[in-house]
Amino acid sequence: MKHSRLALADLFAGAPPPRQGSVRPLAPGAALLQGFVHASLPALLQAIEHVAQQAPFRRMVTPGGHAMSVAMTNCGTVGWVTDRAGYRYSQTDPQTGLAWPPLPPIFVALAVGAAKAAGFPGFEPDACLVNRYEPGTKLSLHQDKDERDFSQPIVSVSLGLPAVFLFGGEQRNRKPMRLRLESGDVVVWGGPARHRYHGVDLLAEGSDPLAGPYRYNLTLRKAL
Ligand code: MD3
Ligand code: FE
Repeated sequence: MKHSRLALADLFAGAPPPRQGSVRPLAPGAALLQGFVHASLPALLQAIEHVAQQAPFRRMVTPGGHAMSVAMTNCGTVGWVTDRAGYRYSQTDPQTGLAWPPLPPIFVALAVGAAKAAGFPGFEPDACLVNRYEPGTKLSLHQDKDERDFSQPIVSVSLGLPAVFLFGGEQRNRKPMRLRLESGDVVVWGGPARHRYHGVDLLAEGSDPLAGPYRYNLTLRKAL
C-alpha cells in the first residue's frame, strides 16, 4: 500500500485547521464557503479602497427618513440606493452624479467561482453593494427585492471584523437563525433562500489585522 506523504504544514501542531474548501449547505439554496476568499483578503480590501476613492462610503436615508447606520457604496453598471423616494438601482452615484466605478475583476472572479461551487454556474454579476459596518452598527431584517431576476443568486463576501448574520424565514415573524461570519467567508444565496428575511446583528467592538475597526460586506448581484 502506498502511504500518503505528510505535508510540511501538518507537522506544526499549532497551525489552525484549514477552514477552506468546503461547501456547507445552510438551507435550500444557501451555502457557506468558509474561507473561500481568505488568500485574496489584501487584494479585496485594496479594491474596496479604490472603489471608495471614486464613490465614497455614505450613510443613505431610508424612505422613512432615517439614516442607515451602515455606510454603503457601489460598483458596477448600476448601484443600489435609497432615499426619501424609495429603494432602487441607479446607473449613477447620486452624490457625485457620475457612473459607479466598474466592478473590480477580482470581485467578479471570486463571486463567479463561489456561485459555481455552490451550484449556480453562469452567474454574471453586474452590481456590487459594498457595506461598511463599525462597532455598534447593524442591518435590520429585510428582504432583497429590487433585482429583476430572482432566479439569480446573491454572493456575499465578509471581510474584516466578524459578525452575527441573522437568517430568517419567508415571513418577518419567524425567529432568525444566527450564523457567525468571519473574514474570508462567502455565502451564496439562491433558490428559495433568495426570498428569506435576513440582517446583521449589532457589530461588536474589535480590530481586524487587515481591516482595522470595520467589517465590510460585498454583495455581488445580477440586478438587471
Ligand atoms: C439572504 N447584507 O446588502 S449579506 C444586503 O452582511 C445585506 O452586509 C448583509 O443583506 C451584510 O442586502 C448580508 C448576505 C445576504 C445577502 C442577500 C441575501 C443574505 C441574503 C438575499 C436573500 C437571502
Ligand atoms: Fe440584504
